[in-house]
Parts: sequence; C-alpha cells; structure tokens
Amino acid sequence: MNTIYILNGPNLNLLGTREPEIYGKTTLADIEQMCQDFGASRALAIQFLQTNHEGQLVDWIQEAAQKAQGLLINPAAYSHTSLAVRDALSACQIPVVEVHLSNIHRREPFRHLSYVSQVATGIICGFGADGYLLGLQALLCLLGNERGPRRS
Ligand code: CA2
Repeated sequence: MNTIYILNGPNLNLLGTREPEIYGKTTLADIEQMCQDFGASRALAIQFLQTNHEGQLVDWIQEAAQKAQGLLINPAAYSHTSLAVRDALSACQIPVVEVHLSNIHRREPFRHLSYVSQVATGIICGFGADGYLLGLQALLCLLGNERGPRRS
C-alpha cells in the first residue's frame, strides 16, 4: 500500500472559521475526511498533518521522504517566505504536489512568488478544498496507479 503525506502549514487550522470569502466554509477536518475517504477508495494510506511551526514542517517533509511514496503540501504563508521548507522539499526523492485553496496569482503580489513551486513536481491552486483531491489524483498518476490524461 502506498503512503501519502499531506502537510498543512500555518493558520490552516483556522479554515472554515474566518475569512470564508477567501478560503470557503470547509474546515481542515472536513478536508482531512475527504482525503481519508479518497485514500480508502484507492488503497492509499494518508498521513494528514498541520503545524504552525516552520521547523516542524521541515521535520515532517524529511519524514515523508523516508516513509511515503508521495507528498501533497499546502505550505500556506511559508510558500512565500521559507527557504528551509524549499530546501527540505528539494532534497525529497518522492513526487511533491503543492496545493493552495486560493489562486495565489489573483491575489496580492507578495503571494505570487512561491519558493516551493520551484522544487515541486506540480502545482494546483484556486480550486478550494477540491484541490486536495486533485492533488491526490495527480500523485496517483505520477505513481503509475491511475490513468493519467495522456495515457491511452
Ligand atoms: O490559498 C492557500 O491555500 C494559501 O496557502 C493559504 C495561506 C496563504 O498565506 C497562502 O498565500 C495561500 C493562508 C492560510 C491561512 O488560512 C486562514 C484560514 C482562515 C482564516 C485565516 C487564515
């Protein structure tokens, strides 16, 4: 069974409680349930984690590189600031999908640069909570367990 780590960065624990006009009403617990249900339907073990601390995120990225076959990450504000998160991801030998609920390119200019995008295998943004499922689908394609768009 493949294991996928899903890592969430700072303030994502507040989802669904504030700023619903930007991030929607879905809570992080709802998103985890969606991902666990998807994982159960595809024989994927999902490790879903959230932290407000940069070093913890780096530790979990390193752990994922050892224990998982794929990594889905919403680094939240650390996308735009953290070379430590970027470097940890750069050292990962597994596929990495970066996900954002909002379309960061339609927002403030300081959100347009993500250091993580430079080292991610692929990026999904602007699809709200569904982006997590799209990201899991992308990882399955990358792992060869799912028909991708260009496969016959
Ligand atoms: O769109 C995304 O998923 C983001 O990663 C969310 C981050 C933001 O810094 C990125 O630029 C884009 C912010 C997560 C904070 O989420 C909150 C949720 C509710 C209330 C306050 C913050």
